[in-house]
Amino acid sequence: MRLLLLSWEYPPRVIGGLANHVYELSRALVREGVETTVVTSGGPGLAEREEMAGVRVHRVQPPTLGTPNFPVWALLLNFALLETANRLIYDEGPFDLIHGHDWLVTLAGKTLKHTYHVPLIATVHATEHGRNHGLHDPWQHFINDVEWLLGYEAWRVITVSKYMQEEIFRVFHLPPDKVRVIYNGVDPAAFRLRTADPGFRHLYASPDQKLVFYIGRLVIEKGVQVLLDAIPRIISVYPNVKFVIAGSGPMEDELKRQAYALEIHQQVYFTGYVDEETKARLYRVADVAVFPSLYEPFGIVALEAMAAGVPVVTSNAGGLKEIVEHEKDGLRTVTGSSYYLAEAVLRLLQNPELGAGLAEKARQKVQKGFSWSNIAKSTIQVYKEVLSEYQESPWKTASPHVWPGQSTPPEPGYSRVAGLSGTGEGG
Ligand code: NHF
Repeated sequence: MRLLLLSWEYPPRVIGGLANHVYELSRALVREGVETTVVTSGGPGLAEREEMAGVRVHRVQPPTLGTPNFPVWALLLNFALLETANRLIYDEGPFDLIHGHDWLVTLAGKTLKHTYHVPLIATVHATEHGRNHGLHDPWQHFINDVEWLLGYEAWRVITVSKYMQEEIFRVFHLPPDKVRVIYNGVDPAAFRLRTADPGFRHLYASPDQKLVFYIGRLVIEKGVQVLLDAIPRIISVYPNVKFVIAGSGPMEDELKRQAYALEIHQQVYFTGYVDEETKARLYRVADVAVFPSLYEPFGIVALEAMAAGVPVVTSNAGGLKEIVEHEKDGLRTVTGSSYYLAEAVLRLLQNPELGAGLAEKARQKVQKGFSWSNIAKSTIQVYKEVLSEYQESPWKTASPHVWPGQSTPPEPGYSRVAGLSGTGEGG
């Protein structure tokens, strides 16, 4: 099976959990025998094409024209994705399936689907409606419409939690039999660092201080503002603690101003963006990890902390409820409440045995339940369903490929690329 994955981010370019997801999924698919090519956005210093653990990665130049906003930037990115995908198909032959991640690659996915008559599958990681608690301006409406289009064009839609499945039924009215839930996963080995590095920890806190850790994009829906609001109360009861906020995003300056206004800036350290290795080391030295999201389709970061053996405190938002079982393998608190968040963090700071017990249960849970190889197997199951329906479908037989310059469909066995034996029809 030849698969084309379209994603706007892929490591080392990582903006959010989507990059992580596509990275792990693509590697696990290769291990399961799927020939996987990723076409994604490049950037300064990144190879245009490389093979990473058997995954063929093609990076396109991101738009260089000045763009008024992110949606226009994303539209231009789709032309670049198309240019590269078309060239690959021209040079090497067709793909059997196209799998696009989120609205940002919709137009490239849809165009390739209709040009080459190959089924499109979509994974929805988040929605504009969910991120913003509604749609409040024309660009949010535009993104929402593009998301709808992706769901409409896709043969199957995969979502990353039951919560997200409900959300896309509600927002896009997709037929239930079109949607599948496949959870995200984590590679526990990446977070199982055996020894904590005291020198490294010392960069953030003194040996007698506890370290509370957040990592993620600094955007409103991740709720870092709620964590900052909780800190004065935490410190008033348990003063010997440092808070490390890792990640970057549009709210960074506002959050720093909030920390100053709350007079907690001496105890809160904003690291900015951290690479994967620093992230794993930070988990290793943290005493508590906090994810206070207001909206969270899944929450891979919670799995990472659990894999690293750090007790977690999360909100009750979205997919977090499907990952963390309150009082069993972590603590969940009322979404948006700094009071209850402070209470939960304090419980773990004051009672390390409780944290150790929860963390151990959490470690066992992620080890068993969230492996990328199972996720790849479930995804392949969806691919197979789609390919067999495609073989039987009127869409395939009613309008087979018509290559440029041909007025009639090609004969079976025809290949646009000399020397290739494929029919160009997938399967
Ligand atoms: O983990 C990968 C990620 C999720 O909750 C996360 C999100 C975006 O907001 O599926 O996608």
